[in-house]
Amino acid sequence: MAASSASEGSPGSFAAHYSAAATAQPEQMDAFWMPFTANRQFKHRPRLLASAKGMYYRSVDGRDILDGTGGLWCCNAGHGRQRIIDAVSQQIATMDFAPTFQMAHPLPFKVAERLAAIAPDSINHVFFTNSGSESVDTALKIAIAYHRARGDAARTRLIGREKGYHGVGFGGISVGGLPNNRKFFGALLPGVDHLRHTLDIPRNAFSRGLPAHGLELVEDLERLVLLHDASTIAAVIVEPIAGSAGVILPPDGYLKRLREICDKHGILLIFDEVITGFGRIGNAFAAQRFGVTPDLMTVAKGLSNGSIPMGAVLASDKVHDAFMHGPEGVIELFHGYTYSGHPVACAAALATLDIYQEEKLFDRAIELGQYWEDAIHALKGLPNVIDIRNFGLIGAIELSSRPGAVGARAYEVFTRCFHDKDVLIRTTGDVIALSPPLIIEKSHIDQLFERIAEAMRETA
Ligand code: PXG
Repeated sequence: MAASSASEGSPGSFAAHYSAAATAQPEQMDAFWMPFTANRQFKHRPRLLASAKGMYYRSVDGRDILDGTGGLWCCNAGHGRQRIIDAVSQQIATMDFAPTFQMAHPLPFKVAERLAAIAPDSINHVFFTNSGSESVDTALKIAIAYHRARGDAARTRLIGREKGYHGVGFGGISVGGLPNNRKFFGALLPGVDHLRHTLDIPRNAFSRGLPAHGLELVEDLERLVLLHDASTIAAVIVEPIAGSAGVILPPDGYLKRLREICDKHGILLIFDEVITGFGRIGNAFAAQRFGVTPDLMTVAKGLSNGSIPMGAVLASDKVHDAFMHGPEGVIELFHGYTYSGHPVACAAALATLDIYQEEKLFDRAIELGQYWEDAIHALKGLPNVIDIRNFGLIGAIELSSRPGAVGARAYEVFTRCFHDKDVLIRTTGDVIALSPPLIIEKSHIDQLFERIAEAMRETA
């Protein structure tokens, strides 16, 4: 590829080179191997976004697209927030990068303090990463190293859950439970087992909020303890609400009981809050909304409002303090990323956390929860709908699958929504998943479901 000569002195060509508004031509699309995308199908009829503000994207052909997905569960404060733009612009002009290995700069200390302040009481320490996947692999490593630091080195086993999604690192796909994310990639990590998932449509279809049936599934952990012995198990990792699998809610009481069983057997509990964090279901984290405090929490996405890649692992005093002994000159945890605590990401996070606080966005999912619930459940009875699930500002509409073509029906609703109804939804299998920015207003909720309903009616 020839180097482009976007000249710093010429604003016209600068915009043309660097802006998303410059439309990619189909013949230029081959080089970008797109993630989690049917590349050939996409490139035949692309869906390209050019700009974003508030609740809307603008497509390259100039349509305002209502964002029902917060980008990809990340833009909780809505798009194009001036405070984040300013913080990021100033920081990158002041100091573009600084190392955090045996060096530092003030910003990650500030962000960590802010996160500790909004996390559950016993969670006061923060390790920075750049994504949810890195957060998950970091948390799993911390869990194993924690037991070893305490002289309990046989505790290496990790327990995940069927249908769980914990990103795409080898740790994350090993504890994860989505077959397509696992089966192509070899033997994965050894010493991993899984709880059963909690999706039970026959018993729980159209539940509003948490489902009533399925609490007994948590006793799977006792079964795995009997099989492996607690002395070999380091940690259990679950999403408080599973997102990527199509929104699977914990049965009432499930997470509390999971905490009790972990405590009984000295097993660490990790909540993967990559999508449930930062107000998605009300309160800062699902931990608080459900009144269950894990030992470790993984976050990303909403931490920087999606603006600059950033993730973190939040650790309890108990976990952190177990590492802080021995000679002072010894590195306590041999782990980290070049970009851990990146100054520009930190600036984005600080501005984001300020917006969340000033606009009280962690209250939104509770204030709007009932309206959201009523609006989504009004879609019951539309063609092919077999279940509707909701909690906080998360929603899912599950469609029956066409014979031999899982996902085809929802994909058609998705493309119809984008091209004809000017609304962005997300689908996984035949589930339509919704997670709008928390700045959403009732009028947007009405619009969102009206347009989705139209697209569903037009889809056989
Ligand atoms: N854990 C959870 C619970 C997630 O939802 C990750 C880890 C990985 O994060 P990164 O930043 O490495 O992608 C995620 C990511 C979807 C969807 O539509 C969800 C995610 C990513 C892409 C799509 O459900 N979650």
